[in-house]
Amino acid sequence: MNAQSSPSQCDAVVVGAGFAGLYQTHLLTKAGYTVRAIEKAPDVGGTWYWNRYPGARCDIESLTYSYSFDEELQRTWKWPQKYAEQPDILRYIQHVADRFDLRKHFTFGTTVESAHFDEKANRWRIRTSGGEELSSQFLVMASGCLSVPLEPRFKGLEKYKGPTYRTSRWPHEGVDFTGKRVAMIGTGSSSIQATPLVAKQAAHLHVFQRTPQFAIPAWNRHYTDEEIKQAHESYDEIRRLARQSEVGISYEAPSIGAKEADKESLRKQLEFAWQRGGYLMLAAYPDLVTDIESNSIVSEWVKEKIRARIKDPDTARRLMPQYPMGAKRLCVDTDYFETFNRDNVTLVDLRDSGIQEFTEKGIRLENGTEYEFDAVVFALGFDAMTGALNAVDIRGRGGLLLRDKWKDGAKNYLGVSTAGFPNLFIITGPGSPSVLYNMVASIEQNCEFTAQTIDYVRKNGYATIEAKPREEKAWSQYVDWISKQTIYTKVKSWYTGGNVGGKHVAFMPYAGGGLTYFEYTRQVVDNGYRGFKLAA
Ligand code: NA7
Repeated sequence: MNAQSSPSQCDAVVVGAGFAGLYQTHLLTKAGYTVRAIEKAPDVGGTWYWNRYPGARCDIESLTYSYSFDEELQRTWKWPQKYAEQPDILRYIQHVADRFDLRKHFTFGTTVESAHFDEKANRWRIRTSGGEELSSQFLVMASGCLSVPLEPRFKGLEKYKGPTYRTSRWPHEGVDFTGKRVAMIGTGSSSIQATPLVAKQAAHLHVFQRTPQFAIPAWNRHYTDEEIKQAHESYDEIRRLARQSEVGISYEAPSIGAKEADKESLRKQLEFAWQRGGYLMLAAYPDLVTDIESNSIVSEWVKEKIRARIKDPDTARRLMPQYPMGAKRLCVDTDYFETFNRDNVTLVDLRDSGIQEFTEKGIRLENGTEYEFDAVVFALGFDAMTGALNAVDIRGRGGLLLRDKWKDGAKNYLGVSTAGFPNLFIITGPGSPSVLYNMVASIEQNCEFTAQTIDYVRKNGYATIEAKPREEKAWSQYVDWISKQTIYTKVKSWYTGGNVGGKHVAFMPYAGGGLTYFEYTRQVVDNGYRGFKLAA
């Protein structure tokens, strides 16, 4: 069946062909439902389709950052590296699409422009950029947490004559910076991955930094054949251990907090965590996101490690983060700080003087300093968590627009549902562990919950299911309360929406841990969908 010629009446419309959209489509079609899946890109991949900048790779180890739902799939796929790079992750997603024959359900190169709930018919009326009108009982938004890039909005940008690139929309043929004077704007995870590689090519690279970031070495390497063989044989155990953790990744950590540890055991444990590398530095002690004192001990230790990587003391001082480690997404790097030891790399600290404007040839700072560039790279981040949902004209009961409902905060129930929008499911939405958990595992859980719920609704003869306002209020207050017990609310970040001008600022993911969330959703199901209203 070709999606283009498939019916405009279906059981479910799924939006997105990333990890979430593919798995949701697989689950629903396997259960016998008709699905129309819509994807903006010309092919599968989601975030891994778009983010092709040099050095783009996952910050969670590949053996964990992969689907667990199919034994054969996980026992046959060979990840080449500890942290898979974008081409390998994309190859994996394409392989999954082929293996489960999923492309036939998708219409690619097409955007969902609007989705209105028809209260008389109890169906979603969906309009696409291809001019199609679809009618569906369920709508599943699997449109991603980091899929709407922030546009560069600098004064005079239109005057600049050289080429500009965005990390999140990198040319497929790549970019050759050899012999070029390049500007990199932004120092988040994307820039931290791209900077060392761009620096190796460019004649000179200027990195424009507004906020210095924490980054922990990935110590990335190729897996040996023996390691892969062992992983294939012990995948059940790998997944079991991952599922026991609150973040969906297995790791070892002491049971006491950092501030309770004596000097010697603290040093040993932090060295161990540093050598393990990557995002798990944040799990060196169990209280690093909840206890500011413990966080501060570890943050200072990490800063010393960072300082030792940079030769020039003034550059080192400027690269030193000033917030609790992990409050902004912890970055994972390969040679980022060492890159500033190169003669052809200059750090421009925007805290001294901000960008005034772009000129024909480059950038002028507020203090009058001018730079000339042959190319500019923007690594400015995303309108995270709610960006892709608010981009669509989604209207629920009474014509209520989702982005209006959410203008003072993304109220939701369990992250998957929002009151007044019947039969709408959001995969890894605000209010779910999503980006604080191993993303693929959190996607699998949300997709399975959605498929199970759709099945429940259909098999019990209901027409609609929707969150009750009272439970939504309680859940949203709980999510907010938990976030206030953590370091996450201490700084502006994409977690809070503070990186987007005019966006309501509140920490969006559920910070209470995956285990607690999964148990809670299990109980909701076991109690006949407690907190949801079901109607015939
Ligand atoms: P991030 O982590 O949001 O980083 C964006 C960077 O761009 C960050 O350093 C921002 O500084 C900077 N930025 C944004 N706007 C400007 C302007 N106008 N001027 C100067 N600098 C600016 O996005 P990434 O794409 O790097 O990573 C997103 C996630 O993707 C990452 O966490 C991984 O989970 C995968 P700021 O910190 O706001 O001062």
